[in-house]
Amino acid sequence: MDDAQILTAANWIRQARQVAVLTGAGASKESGVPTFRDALEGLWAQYDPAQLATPEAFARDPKLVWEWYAWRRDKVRQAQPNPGHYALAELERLHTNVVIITQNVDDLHERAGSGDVIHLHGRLAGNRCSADCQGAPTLVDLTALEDEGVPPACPHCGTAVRPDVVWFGEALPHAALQRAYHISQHCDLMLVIGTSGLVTPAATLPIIARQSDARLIEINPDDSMLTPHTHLKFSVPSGIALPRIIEAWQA
Ligand code: BV8
Repeated sequence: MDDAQILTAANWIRQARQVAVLTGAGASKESGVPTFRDALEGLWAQYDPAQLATPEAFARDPKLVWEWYAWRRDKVRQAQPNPGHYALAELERLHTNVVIITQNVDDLHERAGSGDVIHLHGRLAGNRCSADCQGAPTLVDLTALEDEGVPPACPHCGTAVRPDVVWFGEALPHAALQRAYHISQHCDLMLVIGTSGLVTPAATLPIIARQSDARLIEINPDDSMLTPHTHLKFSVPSGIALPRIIEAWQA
């Protein structure tokens, strides 16, 4: 990571009217939250997350899927935001116009102080009736439930409660996706952080930004599907690169 690259990134942030940030699981890696492509640890090593994060898996074995999410909720609860999360919160605090669009279902951006976060794939902390019996989404507060079932039953209709996340094959929340498209079309800089770029429609957002003449900066130790579309690449962990870039921008 050379100083010239850092200064370029800092200048691009300085010149940008609207900064969009797209984060993926890599942004939470240094917080100890396993990414989607990492082999899952221990009990879950035998499973493929892309097979578990589906409505079919939940219909087939609701208990297994519920317990996988309970395990992940625990990982997130034990995790702390990392320096990359804090640097993005600082950027939002000091720059006029910054929006974070995340594929992640953890709340580490919020816990680091980010205020305007679009969750494309829902939130691990949220739960809803899997029949959305009171209208979509029928959110359910687990702490208010007496039912200790695994998964618990919806207090309104008795159907199984599910995590309020977007599974493969499910549509993304309309409002969140529309706003993400709008921001990608109108930003003049997009930071693409910690995503393999494999999952759509999230992975189309940097392409849309590029087509709208935005500059693209990627931060990822590896190459991703999006690397060929980016103007500047930091092949280092986001917890290292982001604080350096934000510090240079503030200097
Ligand atoms: C939809 C929530 C349509 C749940 C997630 C073929 C068949 C069937 C479907 C499809 C198909 N082809 C395409 C599709 C569509 C499908 C899809 O994209 N599939 C992929 C697998 C090919 N998409 C969907 O199904 C979406 N819905 O299209 O609906 C529709 C429309 C109308 C009506 C009905 C339907 C829904 C997609 C959302 C799925 N849910 N999460 C949960 O979390 O349990 S996605 C899940 O994957 C996570 O959210 C995560 O974000 C994402 C994985 O992507 P990444 O974030 O990029 O993470 P990954 O591990 O891949 O990469 C990490 C990166 O970080 C790596 O590059 C690594 O190098 C880097 N890294 C590591 N350490 C660091 C780092 N970077 C920086 N710093 C570090 N320290």
